[in-house]
Amino acid sequence: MLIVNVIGLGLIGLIIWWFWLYKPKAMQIKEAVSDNEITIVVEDGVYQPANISLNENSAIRLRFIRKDASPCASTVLFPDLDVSAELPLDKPFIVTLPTMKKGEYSFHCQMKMYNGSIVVK
Ligand SMILES: [Cu+2]
Repeated sequence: MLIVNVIGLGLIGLIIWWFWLYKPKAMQIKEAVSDNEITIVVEDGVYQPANISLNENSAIRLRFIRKDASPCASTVLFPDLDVSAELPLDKPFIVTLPTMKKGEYSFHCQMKMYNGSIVVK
């Protein structure tokens, strides 16, 4: 009789743990990136995210992940900053930008089909 009760309590405990205490691993993972690194996915004609804001005089690294195989997506240009990069397919590529003054800096692919902007405040 005692054993049955122990098993019963164990089951209740297990149910409580399962429904209230257990959190799937996927929800516990936090992106291990510093504040000044932003990941941008290049896919389906848009940069995600396309609009980035940051504070004046802070350096930023953009981690591009290009998932679009078309040649159109391969180049990213920052005309105001004199920076350009060739993005490999499906591999992260980090573009380090110089510190910027207040203003808006656009970036785009060679044919301007992909468009994004960095707003420095
Ligand atoms: Cu393009």
